[in-house]
Amino acid sequence: MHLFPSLSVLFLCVARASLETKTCLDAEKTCSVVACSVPVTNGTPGRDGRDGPKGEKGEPGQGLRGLQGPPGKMGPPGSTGVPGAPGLKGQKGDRGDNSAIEAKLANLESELRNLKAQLDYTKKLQAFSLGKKSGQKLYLTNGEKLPFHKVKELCERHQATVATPRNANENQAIQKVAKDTAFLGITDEKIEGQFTYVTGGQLAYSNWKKDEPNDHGSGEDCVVLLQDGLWNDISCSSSFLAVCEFQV
Ligand code: MFB
Ligand code: CA
Ligand code: CA
Repeated sequence: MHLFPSLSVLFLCVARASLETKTCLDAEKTCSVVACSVPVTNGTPGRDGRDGPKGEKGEPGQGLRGLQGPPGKMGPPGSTGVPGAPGLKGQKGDRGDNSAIEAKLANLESELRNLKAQLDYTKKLQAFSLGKKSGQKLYLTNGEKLPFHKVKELCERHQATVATPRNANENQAIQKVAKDTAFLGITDEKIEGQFTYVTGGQLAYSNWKKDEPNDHGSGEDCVVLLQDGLWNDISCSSSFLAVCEFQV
């Protein structure tokens, strides 16, 4: 008796028996090598099956990180940064050559001295021609009749002030130059009834006409020298002769 029927029948029987126990009895009927009462030990593993479908991505591994890859390629230039802090103060520079400027300055100063001397000489000549001595005041008129504040501006434009007598002699000198009613450099514009010089300070001398000053009508805050040499307070907006006072 062959111990082993054909191998193919053997494998076939074993394969069938291993499927389920209840079929084992069926197999025993058709196959003489199958003993259903004793569990059959596993056979040798079969060949690997084909790869299954790709699985879901797994959780990051807990193992060692991989080695750092090589540096990436250079990125685009960044935007301009904010201005940096001011730099340290530089060292003091060498002293400049001021010789040309100093020479020009000396020349200008010399010219200025000459011009001042010429001006003083001209003033003295004019004063002499008008019979005035040095150190005295010079009173001049251009014959214009203007409101008080225009007279004040005219005199100031000529580095002079409105004629202002500080004593009887000066009052007479202005009277001789004016030969007509002329404004004086005196007002009570700031405080009614308190007459002061336009160049500052309280009156040191006056020559009011009888019953003057009277602030007549809508107000009189300026002063005129009448042809007789007396004073009258008058409206500043009226027009009278401009006489300016120059320091000789
Ligand atoms: C007044 C005088 C006033 C005017 C007015 C016409 O004298 O104080 O300043 O001149 O006359 C009466
Ligand atoms: Ca007045
Ligand atoms: Ca008056």
